[in-house]
Amino acid sequence: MSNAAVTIPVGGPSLPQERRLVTAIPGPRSQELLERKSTAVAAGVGHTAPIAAVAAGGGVVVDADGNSLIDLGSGIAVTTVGNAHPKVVEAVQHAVAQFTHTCFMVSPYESYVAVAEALNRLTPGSFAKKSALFNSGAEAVENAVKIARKHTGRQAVVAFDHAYHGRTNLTMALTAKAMPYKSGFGPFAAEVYRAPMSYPYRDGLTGPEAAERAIAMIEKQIGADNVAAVLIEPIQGEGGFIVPADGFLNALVDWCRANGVVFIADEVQTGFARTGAMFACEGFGIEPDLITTAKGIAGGLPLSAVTGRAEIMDASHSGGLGGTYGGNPIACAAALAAIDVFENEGLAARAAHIGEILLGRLHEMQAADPRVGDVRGRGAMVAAEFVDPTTGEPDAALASAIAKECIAQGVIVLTCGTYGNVIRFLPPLSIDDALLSEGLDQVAAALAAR
Ligand code: PLZ
Repeated sequence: MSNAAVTIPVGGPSLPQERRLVTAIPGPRSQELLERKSTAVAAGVGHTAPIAAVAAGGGVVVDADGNSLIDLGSGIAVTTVGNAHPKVVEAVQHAVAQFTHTCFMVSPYESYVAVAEALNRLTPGSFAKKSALFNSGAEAVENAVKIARKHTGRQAVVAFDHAYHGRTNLTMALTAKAMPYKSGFGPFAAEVYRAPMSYPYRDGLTGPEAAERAIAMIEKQIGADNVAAVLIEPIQGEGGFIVPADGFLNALVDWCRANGVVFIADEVQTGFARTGAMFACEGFGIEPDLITTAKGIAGGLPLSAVTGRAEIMDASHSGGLGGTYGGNPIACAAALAAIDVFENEGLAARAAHIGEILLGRLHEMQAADPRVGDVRGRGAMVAAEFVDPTTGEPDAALASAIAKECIAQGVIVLTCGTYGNVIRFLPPLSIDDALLSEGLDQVAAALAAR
């Protein structure tokens, strides 16, 4: 380590809420860690911001050199309640001192059941529901597919263009984009089919027209009788924050109901107040049969879930679902604390307010600069798509240059999109308005400078 003393602050909302650069990014201590990383950690595990994080909270991430970066990414939509939220920290500290693990399948405990009860109550749909808990988003998606197959006795699963569902073998098959997620990692799981998505900015179709196109493909190329599940992110995340046209999801749900197909909403990224409602499905007026959740659910601890109609969730024989760590007691305690914050601290309204700021500023940039082709999103899940103004072709180089410049200036932003030309904004809901605006000033400056 370098010699100059840097005091490592305690994380959480008491961190000074400021953008503060005391070195270039990366500073010497961060560089030192990144060198160790490149020696010790497999090359396939990349990183966006070249820093060594030591503390985070409110709307900032602090690095080992004492830089304080504005966080517009929430660790990919995870720290929605805020990093090291005091209620989450307290719940975790209490739980970890009680017991660290029993395996829920060996000796059940209350916090797992309480998380299931909360999910059954909070997810859309007034029908009887049940839940099962896992560790990662990909694991939840895998299990939703298992459950849908067991319930229907059918095998085919429909996923969509631009979809992202994870990095395990089945979820790689479900994910659309080859680089970096799939290339060289096959063969992929069978009985996965890809249907065209509704992408209003690029296809110009209404929701019903886009649904008709997808349904025609499903009926002609797979056959309704063979389809176990239609799996979709209500707003696509990694694929580019694509908000489907109104009526698209509703028509798909109707078709699923008419054909005995399980409709699975993957709300791993959109869930838990992110879009201005507890779940994005609510904003579209749909009730999925099964819903997968993860990310925001537990304030940063690894936890995921499948929740849905009790009769579908109960399709599996006893012992058919589970895993050593699924519903770990510390993660469950964190989830109960985070869910308390979501419900009782007005986070959906906070996300809607953040969305107004984001959309307002990005629309201003769009009006002034034709390279901002589209601005879209709901709540605190908003993105700008960059294009060549004359051809409309995606401009990934511009998105990437802006994101890099923002990070150099102390603002963490993430890119996404099948074409890599989208910058997405997913701030923690604990960020204050001034810091959010300052972050967006840096985005505007980086755009203007190119
Ligand atoms: N479903 C909708 O967004 C995870 C992935 C980042 P895990 N998205 C971030 C990366 O490069 O790995 C995600 C998602 C949706 C499923 C997943 C998978 O969740 O917890 O990463 O497995």
